[in-house]
Amino acid sequence: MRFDILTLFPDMFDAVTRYGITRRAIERGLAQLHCHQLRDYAHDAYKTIDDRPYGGGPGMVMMAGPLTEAVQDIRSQQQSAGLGPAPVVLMSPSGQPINQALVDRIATQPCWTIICGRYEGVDQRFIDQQVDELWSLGDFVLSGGEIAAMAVVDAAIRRLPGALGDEQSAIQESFSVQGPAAGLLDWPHYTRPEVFNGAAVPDVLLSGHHERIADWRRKAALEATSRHRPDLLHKPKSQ
Ligand code: 9WO
Repeated sequence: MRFDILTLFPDMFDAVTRYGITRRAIERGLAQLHCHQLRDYAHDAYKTIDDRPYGGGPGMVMMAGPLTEAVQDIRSQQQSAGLGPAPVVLMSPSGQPINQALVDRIATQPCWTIICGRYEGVDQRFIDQQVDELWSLGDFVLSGGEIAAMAVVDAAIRRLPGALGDEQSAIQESFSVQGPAAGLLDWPHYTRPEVFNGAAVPDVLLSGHHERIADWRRKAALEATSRHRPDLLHKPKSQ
């Protein structure tokens, strides 16, 4: 799958391309990240992409012109690669909250264009004319859309077949009824030593009884969910 990212800070995406599971998936050709510098689409020698807000107030607003020309250029690059038309997404706290179901929908599409805003916001006419979806990480404001975009790109790439090592994907599959996707929080994990600061690992995990271990984990996941996210127990699975 392919992501085209429009941003003033393309180097931030090194955090995805240079580390861990996402790096390996990209090296294996499972995913492609194409980062585009919005300033390349500025109209003037100063590379201006923002201007003062109509109606007054603090801060600057990203202009519709450079954003639109960038999106059009990205569309034509995708078409040359035999892809598209890819949906255009803006990362915004006003958007649809991202959950695992949305991540899985993202991972099953071949191509997405993601717009990362900065400053006070983006000219509404660009959103109205060019943006198909708004996605939110949650009810808080960031300094820009980049970190939110990296979070969804990471979450989607690790859902691609072959992105996780054999070992990890086997683990993931055997517990596919578990995890936040199934509506439960994770169970507690322990590793060596058996006693740390006076606290022992629960006996059942040392017992070798796989069925009892599975029972304990189910119960512990339910308890964790009840304590920290009771809303998940009373809610139908959301899309
Ligand atoms: C900011 C904002 C504040 C209150 C209500 C709606 C809002 N929309 C935006 C917005 O789209 N801002 C642009 C992107 C420009 C300023 C920085 N941006 C941003 C995106 N800040 N925070 C996000 C974000 C994205 C996804 N999930 C959480 C926060």
